[in-house]
Amino acid sequence: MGQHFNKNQKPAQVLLMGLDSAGKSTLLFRLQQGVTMETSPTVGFNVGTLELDKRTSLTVWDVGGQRTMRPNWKYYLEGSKALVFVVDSTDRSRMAEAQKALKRILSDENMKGVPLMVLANKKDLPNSMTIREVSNQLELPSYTDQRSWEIQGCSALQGLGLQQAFLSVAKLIRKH
Ligand code: G3D
Repeated sequence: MGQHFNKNQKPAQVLLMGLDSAGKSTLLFRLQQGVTMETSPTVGFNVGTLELDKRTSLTVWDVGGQRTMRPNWKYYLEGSKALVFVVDSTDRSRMAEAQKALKRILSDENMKGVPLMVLANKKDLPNSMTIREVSNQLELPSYTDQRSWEIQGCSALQGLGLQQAFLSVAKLIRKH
């Protein structure tokens, strides 16, 4: 964790956002180490940067509640090439909150036209919502005119669908 780039050679920034408990830390551990580990909801951990490859870095933010007011958000939104938005696809009670958080981020001037990948996480659990349900709850079709977007299911815990998802993110960035 930490800053893996210097000011002269800044890699393409991919933002990983989502409400607390969506599974961002678990996903980050997966990407970092290829294994899952215990996670804790510490704010410090969830604000970090990971180098995915030489050209791409991933910055992680919780976007629940008051946390959206973080002062240096703008800096990260500014240079971002893609947004990966993680949702807990079993948590029906927080879909509306996730929808609002996503809308708020995407309405920022700096996010204009930036491609969006939604990860419907926790697909390993039997009560998870379908891709179509998550897509509708988050009102993704309403973004079609403004940006490229995709939604994929995954299990950060089991590491399922992650490689596919980030390959798709890379494609979205290239197309953009
Ligand atoms: P956050 O970083 O977005 O806040 P975490 O979320 O990564 O801390 O995950 C919150 C809880 O969801 C954790 O459980 C974690 O193990 C679990 N979780 C994350 N991804 C998955 C997944 O794909 N499948 C399942 N079944 N669980 C997942 P605890 O019990 O530690 O709170």
